[in-house]
Parts: sequence; structure tokens; C-alpha cells
Amino acid sequence: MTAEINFEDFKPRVDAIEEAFQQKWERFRYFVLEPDRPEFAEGLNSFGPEGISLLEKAKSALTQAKEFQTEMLGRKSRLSALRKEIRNVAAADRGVAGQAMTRLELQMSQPLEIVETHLNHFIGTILTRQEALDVTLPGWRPRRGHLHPITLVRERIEDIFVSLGYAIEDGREIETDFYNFTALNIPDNHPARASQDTFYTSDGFALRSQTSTVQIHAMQRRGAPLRMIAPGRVFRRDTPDPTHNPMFFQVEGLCVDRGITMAHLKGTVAEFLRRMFGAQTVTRFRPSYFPFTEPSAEFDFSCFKCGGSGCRICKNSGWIELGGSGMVHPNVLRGAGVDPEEFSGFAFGLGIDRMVALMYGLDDIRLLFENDVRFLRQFD
Ligand code: FA5
Repeated sequence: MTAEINFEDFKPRVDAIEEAFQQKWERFRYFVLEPDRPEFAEGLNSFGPEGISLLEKAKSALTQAKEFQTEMLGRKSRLSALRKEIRNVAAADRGVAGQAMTRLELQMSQPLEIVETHLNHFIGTILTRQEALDVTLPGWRPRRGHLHPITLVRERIEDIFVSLGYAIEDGREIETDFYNFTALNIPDNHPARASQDTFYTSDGFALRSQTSTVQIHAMQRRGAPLRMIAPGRVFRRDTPDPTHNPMFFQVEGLCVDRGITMAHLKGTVAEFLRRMFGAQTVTRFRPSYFPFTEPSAEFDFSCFKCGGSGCRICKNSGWIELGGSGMVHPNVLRGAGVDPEEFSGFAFGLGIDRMVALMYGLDDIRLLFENDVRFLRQFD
């Protein structure tokens, strides 16, 4: 049987628990204050490093307060162990010992309960504020996109030719040897057929190297008479530089009818360029050679910047080179099923990318395909 203990011996053990409580309580004492008091937030500072948010600190304080409560008042606490000893206290002292224990228990449990309630309230307020939605705030307006400069110029070219009575044809980007070369009167040994100049697929198709291929498709499909333009992408094995890309855009033009002459070609190109660059624009034709036209000519127009006196854009020549043209070769008409005895026609082709560069004063056409939004935004 255990020896009886009196209150004198029991009391120091109660005091020791209280002392342990007081030491740790120091950190939690701010939280019995109302959570909107500045001291409350200050008290949280010891619950996490400087950088973390008040919310994180409050969550950590709440976890630690719960651990503290378990340590002091839980089943395995010193208080709980001491409570079991009460029956060993001498009967005369048992009442006071019991009262001392109850007082200590309340002294610890009540403030800790307040601390937990306040911390929960504090955390709840922050979460509500974070999730709050101000329905009166203006919404985010999505940024409107805009057309690429090449598309802008292509559409302008299309508008002009549609108003001159031309249809718009859509061609294929992958072509057979026949459409890319043979039907265009390009002989078997012509350098353009070499793989140094043209991209071939492994099964013998070629990426079209010019929009002239659409001439053949259009004549085969529609027959003569015919007026069409065909804007589109073309591919050449050119090394990129300020005026070359391996992929670029051309516009092809074709007019086939009875009695079409070089005069119609010159009149059409001159009218197109006047509408494109202004009434003062002058056009000139220089003799040239293309296998699919005879005679052939390249055409230039007077510089839209300096009007012909010479500047940086026209490299001081006063003229800007734009494209190739000519009277459609009888072999091409015949190959596409049009009788060259009855019909004649003219064709022309020009590069859109260089035209865009000239119009917007770009000194490098590679900018057009770098997809740098800082560059593209300028065309909004
Ligand atoms: C032709 O492609 C002919 N098909 C034009 C033609 C059509 C002649 C109908 C007669 C009848 P050329 O190879 O010169 O021609 O190219 C025409 C235009 O494409 C050039 O004036 C130039 O503006 C543009 N061009 C050529 N190579 C490139 C390139 N690598 N990058 C950007 N533009 C280019």
C-alpha cells in the first residue's frame, strides 16, 4: 500500500506543472486579445520566418496551440498523471488538493480555448477576404488580334483585281513534277528542277517554287476565256537573308482571251500599281526570260517613297523591281487544253513579302516570320 502524502508534498507538483505552462504560454498570450488588435498580428511573428504570409503563420500558431493543449491537458499529460495520485493524498488534505488541481486545469484550458477560437477566427477572416469577389470591378477585355502585314497587303491586292473582274484561285502547295515544271514549258535539264533549288518530298512531289503552277490548274478547270489571280505560299531552297526567305508569298495573275496582247498586260499592271501606290506611279517593263512566257518582261515601278529621284528604299535607282510577266507561251496554253490559234494571254507574278517590306520600310523580310509580337503589334 502506497504511503499517504499530505498537501505540503502535493502542492509543489501542481506548481511545477503551472510553471511549465507559464513558460510556453508566453508565445500564445497575444491571442487572447481580439484578433483585430495590432498586437495579435505582431504575436504571430514568432510562428514562421519573415517571408511567409500571416495566414501561414496563423495556421502554424493554431497547430502549435493544439499541441500545447494536448501536452498540458491531454491523457498523457503530467496533469493527468497527478490527478491519479489524488487518492494517495491524506483524506484531510484531499479536498484542497482536488481544488488546486481543478484551478490549475481551468487556468490552462480556458485561455487555450480562447486562443484557438481567436486564431480560427483570424484565419477565417483572411480566407474570406482572399476569396471575396468584387462583382463591381471591370472585367478583363481580351486583346483583339489583327491581321498579319502580308495578309493585309494580299487582301488589298485581291480587292484591286476583283474590281478589275478577276477571280481568286486557290492553288496547291505540293505539286507534281508535271504542274511545277513540265506544263510550264520548263525543259528537263533546267536548273530550277535541281534539288539545290526545289524542295522535293521523298515520294517525288515538289513544294511549288512559284504560283505559276495555278495557271495550269485554272486553265484545265475553267478553260478560256479566263481572268484570275492566285495568291499563295511558295518554297525555294534560298538561304535566308534580308531579301530572301525559303518560304514566301507570290501573287500570280493570268488573263486569257481572244486578242489579248502585251498592251493589255502593261495596262493591267500599270493600273494595279497606280491603285496600290497612288495615281502618280509610273511602271516600266524590261525584256527578260521565263520558259512559260514569250516574250517575257520584268516590271518595275517608280519608287513610292521618293517618286523616282532616288532614295534608300529604291537603292537610289528611282525604280523598285516587283515581278516577272509575259505573254503565255503557246506550249503552256496547248498543254493546259487551250488552243493557242484562238486564244492568247498574259501572265505575271510578283513577290508579296518584298512588297510589304517596301511599303512598311522594313529592311529585312525575315522579320515577317519571326513571330515577334513586338514587331507584329505595329500593324494593328
Ligand atoms: C517567278 O517566280 C515567275 N513565276 C514570275 C512570272 C509569273 C513570270 C508569270 C512570268 C509570268 P521570280 O523567280 O523572279 O519569278 O520571282 C518573282 C518574285 O518573287 C520576285 O520578284 C521576288 O519579289 C520574289 N522572290 C523570289 N525569291 C524570293 C525569296 N527567296 N524570298 C522572298 N521573295 C522572293
